[in-house]
Amino acid sequence: LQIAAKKRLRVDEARKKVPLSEIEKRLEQAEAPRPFYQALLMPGMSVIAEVKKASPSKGDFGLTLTVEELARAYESGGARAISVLTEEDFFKGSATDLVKVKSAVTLPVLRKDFIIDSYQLYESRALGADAVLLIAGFLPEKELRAYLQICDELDLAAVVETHSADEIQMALTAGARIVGINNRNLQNFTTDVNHTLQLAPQIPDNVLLVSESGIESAVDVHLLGAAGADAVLVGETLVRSANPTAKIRELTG
Ligand code: IGP
Repeated sequence: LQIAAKKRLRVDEARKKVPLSEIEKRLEQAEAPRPFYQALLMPGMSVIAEVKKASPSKGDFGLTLTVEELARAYESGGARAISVLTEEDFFKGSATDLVKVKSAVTLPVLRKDFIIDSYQLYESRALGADAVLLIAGFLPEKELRAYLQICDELDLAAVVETHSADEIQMALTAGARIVGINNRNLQNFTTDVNHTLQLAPQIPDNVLLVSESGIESAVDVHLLGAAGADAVLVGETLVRSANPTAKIRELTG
């Protein structure tokens, strides 16, 4: 999965439909981003609710709501930020979904994609993303550091996703201020929130911790909060729920 995504994007220069110089021009007129980091800093557990139409392991989730309706339901439930999958091939997302969600809610919006080219950072900001996901396993430390610097210049928040103690160290060395620990084992796609509980002590107090994937219950959220997580990133549990608004309230108690 990772290699396929990497290869595809590396060769697909045609994706850069709009030249960088044009994007930079557009950014001069762009509105200031909504405060993503500050949203996670608020007291109590923050929920980052994900708009996810499909996944490589589970296939199509058969959403009955539009992405706008889903995002509004999340906002009503007290989510503090919305994550939108824009990756097309594995997650059936799109850049349009991000634009739609951004205009449907007042919350900050995170763009979830395989970011492996600095071009995508400028593009994200131009689309209206307030934050991006950077996957530590995809990027050499030097590149990660450079991307975090570009994010700073663009006023774009960055969640650096990790899977192991080594990746956490790399993320911290590169200057990450928000670290995600993904509970999903990418070899077999199973999830276990204990993964965050085990690795959480590696995250210093001045760095925000987001636990990602496989979060299903108020008990999960409580355990993660006790372990020091500032936020949980929840997709499947919410998109599968008959009432996503109530589900978010239930998760956070
Ligand atoms: C959400 P879940 O198990 O609640 O649907 O997981 C989110 O963590 C997951 O979608 C995710 C992801 C990613 C998707 C985490 N990291 C990287 C695509 C790319």
